[in-house]
Amino acid sequence: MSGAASGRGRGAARSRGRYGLASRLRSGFRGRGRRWELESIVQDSGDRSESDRLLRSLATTGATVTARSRASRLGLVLAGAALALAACGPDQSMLSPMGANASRAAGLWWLMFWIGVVVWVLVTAATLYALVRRRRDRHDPLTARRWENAPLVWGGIVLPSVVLVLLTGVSIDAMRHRDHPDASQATVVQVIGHQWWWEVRYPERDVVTANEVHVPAGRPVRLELTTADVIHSFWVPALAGKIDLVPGRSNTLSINTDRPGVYEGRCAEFCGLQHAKMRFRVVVEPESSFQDWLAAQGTSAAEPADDLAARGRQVFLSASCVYCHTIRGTAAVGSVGPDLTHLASRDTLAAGIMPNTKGHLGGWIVDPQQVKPGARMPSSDLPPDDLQALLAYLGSLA
Ligand code: HEC
Ligand SMILES: [Cu+2]
Repeated sequence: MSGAASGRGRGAARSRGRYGLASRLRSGFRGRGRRWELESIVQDSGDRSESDRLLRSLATTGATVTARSRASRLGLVLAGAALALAACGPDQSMLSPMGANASRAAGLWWLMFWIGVVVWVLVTAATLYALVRRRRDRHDPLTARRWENAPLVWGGIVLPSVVLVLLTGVSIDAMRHRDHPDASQATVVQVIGHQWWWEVRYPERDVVTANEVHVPAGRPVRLELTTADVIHSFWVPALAGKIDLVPGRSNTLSINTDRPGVYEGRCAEFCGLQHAKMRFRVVVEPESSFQDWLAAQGTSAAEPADDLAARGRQVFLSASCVYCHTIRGTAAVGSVGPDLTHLASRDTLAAGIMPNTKGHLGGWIVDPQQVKPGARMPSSDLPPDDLQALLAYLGSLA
C-alpha cells in the first residue's frame, strides 16, 4: 500500500518537472486540449493509470505525445515513416506491375512519361530562347514578329497534334490488346460494390464472401463488376487498371498473374463518407489451394463446437443481425451487409480497415460508428456475456 502511495508521489513530483513551462511552450498547439486535461490530472491527483490511459488515447488519435521521452517520439516518427513508405510498397504501385494487363498499363505510363519529358524540355528550351532573344531584339519589335509565326505553327499546332494523335492511338491499341477472356475460358468472379464494402461471388460454386477476392495463379480471371448503390471503382494497381462499377450494368476486368501473393486494392471513385475505408485484397494462390479455399467457402457454416458458441449462435439469431447478414445453414438470410458464413477465414474486417481479431471484432460489433462513421450497421448494446458468446461463435466460422 505504502509502495503504491509513494509511487504516486514520485509520479506527481516527476510530472511537475516534465510538465513545466518550457515543455508546455514546446508542446505547441497540437492536441492541446487533451494534453491540458492530461497535465491537470497528473498534477492534481498524481494518478498514473489515468494519465497512462490518456497517453494511450492521445497516441491513437495521432496527436504528438510530448510527455513521452524524445526516444519514443523518434520511435513514433520512424513508425509513421515506415507506414507511409509501406503504403508506397510494390504491392500498391501501378509501376511495379505483377500481371499482363498491369504491365501494359505501366508500359503506356512510361511512354507518356518520356514523351512528356521531351515536350517539357522543348518548351523550357523555347521559353529560355525566347527570353534571351527578346532581350536582344528589344530595339526592333518588327523583325521579331516576322520570324515568330513559323515556330508558332510548328510548335503550337503541328507538334501537339502529332503527339496527341500518336498517344491516343497507342492508348486505344493498348486497350484493344488487353487480355479479355470470356466466361468459358476463365474463372468468373462477380464483384458488387456497396457503400462501403465489396460483395464477392463465385457463381459457378455458389460461393459468397466479402472484401477478399481469391484467384488462382497462372489462370485468367474474369471479374464482372456492378454496384448495388452508387458508382464505385475497383482498383488493384499491381494487377490491372481500374474500372468503374456502374448501377444497372456489368463491366468486366481481367486479372492474369502467375505470382501468388496478397495484393491491396481500393475504391478509386469517391462514393460517400467512408470511401477511403473501402478497401479489399486480392489473394492470388496456387491452383490447388485456390480450389481448397473455394470448396471450403461453398459449405454451410460450421455447427457450434461448444456451449459458448451455441449460445453465441442463439444471440446472433435473436438479435437484429439477421436482418442484414446471412450465415448459410442458419435462419439468418439478410443481404444488407457481408455474408458472415466464413467470417473467420478472412484476414480483415469492414472492408480491409482492421485485422480480423477478437478485439477488433468486438469493438466493431459494439460500435461500428466509432471506427467507420456512417457505416450502414447500427451499434448494438448486447450484455457482456452475450457479446462474449457471440464473439466465440463468429470466431468459429472458419
Ligand atoms: C442494418 C443492417 C445491419 C445490422 C442490423 C447488422 N449489421 Fe453487421 N454489417 C452491416 C453492413 C452494411 C456491414 C458492412 C460495413 C462496412 O464495411 O462498411 C456490416 C459488417 C459487419 C461485419 C464485418 C464483416 C466483414 O466481412 O468485414 C460483421 C462481423 C458484422 N457486421 C456483424 C454483425 C453482427 C454480429 C450484428 C448483430 C449484432 C450485425 N452485424 C448487425 C449491416 C448490419
Ligand atoms: Cu466506393
